Amino acid sequence: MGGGPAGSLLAHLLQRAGVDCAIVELRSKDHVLGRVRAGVIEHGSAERLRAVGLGSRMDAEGSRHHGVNLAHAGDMLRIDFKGLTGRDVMIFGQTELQKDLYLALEDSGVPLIDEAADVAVEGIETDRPIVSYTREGERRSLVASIVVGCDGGHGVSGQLLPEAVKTTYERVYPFTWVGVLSETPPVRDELIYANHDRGFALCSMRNAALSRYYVQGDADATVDDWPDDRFWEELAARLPEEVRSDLVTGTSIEKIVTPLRSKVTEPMRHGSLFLAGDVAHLVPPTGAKGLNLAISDVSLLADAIIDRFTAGSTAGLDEYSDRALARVWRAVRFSWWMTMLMHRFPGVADDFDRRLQRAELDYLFSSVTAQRSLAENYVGLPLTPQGGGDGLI
Ligand code: FAS
Ligand code: PHB
Repeated sequence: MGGGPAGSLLAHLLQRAGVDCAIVELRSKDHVLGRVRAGVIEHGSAERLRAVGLGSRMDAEGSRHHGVNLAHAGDMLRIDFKGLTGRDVMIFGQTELQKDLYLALEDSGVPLIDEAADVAVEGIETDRPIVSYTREGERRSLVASIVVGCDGGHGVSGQLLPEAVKTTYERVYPFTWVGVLSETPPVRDELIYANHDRGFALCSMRNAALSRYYVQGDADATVDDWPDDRFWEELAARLPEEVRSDLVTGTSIEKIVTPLRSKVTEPMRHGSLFLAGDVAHLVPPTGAKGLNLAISDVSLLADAIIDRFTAGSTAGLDEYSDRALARVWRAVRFSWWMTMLMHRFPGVADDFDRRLQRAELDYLFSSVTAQRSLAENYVGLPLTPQGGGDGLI
């Protein structure tokens, strides 16, 4: 269920291994392909995409980033991924990855049933679950062995978990991100995360002629509250002087306001239903983890499903939820930590909180150990976290 990055990558992985699958997607293909979302692909995610034939355009049109910058109190600190971890990240828009995924599915003939309304699932406590949906006015159904809920943050598959077995953890942040896409050259060739008294700002990009910027907005902000002039004025005000003077503004070609939440639904499996991606966990985009968690969930789940249908082993399926959640919670922690570090909490944080935040930033700016911790989380932790060691594979 769901033809976003989680569902389409899972189908691609299963198809490559000869496991029959189909995608039931609520929206049209064009709608899915039109969504502008994530931009950062972790080191491990990029390696996994390359290994399954999805890396050539990413490597040709994306850009390899060896660090990011943190701005605070007029100073800038570069976190040197390469020097601290030997790894890097790729900047390649989720929209572009989605295009490659849909092309791969088209080539391999995986049925992508889009514009499927009223999707319902029954029999998840049997080994013959049934997915029903309405398309072009006709009610149809698919009999499966396994159903994977990849229906995203507004999806319904998580609701199929019986209340008696389900636990939901949630933290809602008292602000939003206002995001703009503009056909302007990025202000720097690496990302800048800025903590400022006026609020958080992020300078990112899609390529040398397409910039992606975000500023922290009120919890109830709407796109109408943020005309371009106000957006550029606020963004510039939150950047260090040395950067502000280089900012090239322009007309926004896309503008969104996205709320920020941390949310985890446990377990990520019940009977023949498995959950993967945003439907199981949401993270504030501060740590650039949402898309990457979707990729790691389906990497784990695909191996388990393939083992089940080729070697007859259910061990991977039985371990999936615990193994996926171990990594999910480390990404949830890092995304929460980056969000607490970089944002203003008006009306919530008191003077003590603000001094703590400053102390944390001062420590980060002065400690290579602290910088290495941020770097290893940002470039991506191992697919299945091991205890001890340097935590990297
Ligand atoms: P998705 O939401 O991408 O896909 C779920 C799919 O399921 C959708 O196509 C939906 O139409 C479909 N669906 C919904 N209900 C269904 C049903 N009942 N039956 C069938 N299909 C159904 N992450 C980052 O790392 N960085 C970012 O900057 C960033 N920005 C974001 C901005 C926005 C506005 C949003 C919403 C998310 C953002 N994310 C970001 C997170 C995002 O990239 C997700 O992590 C990623 O899309 C997760 O992929 P999926 O789990 O496939 O969910
Ligand atoms: C983006 O480019 O959209 C982006 C980059 C880093 C983030 C969030 C979003 O943490």
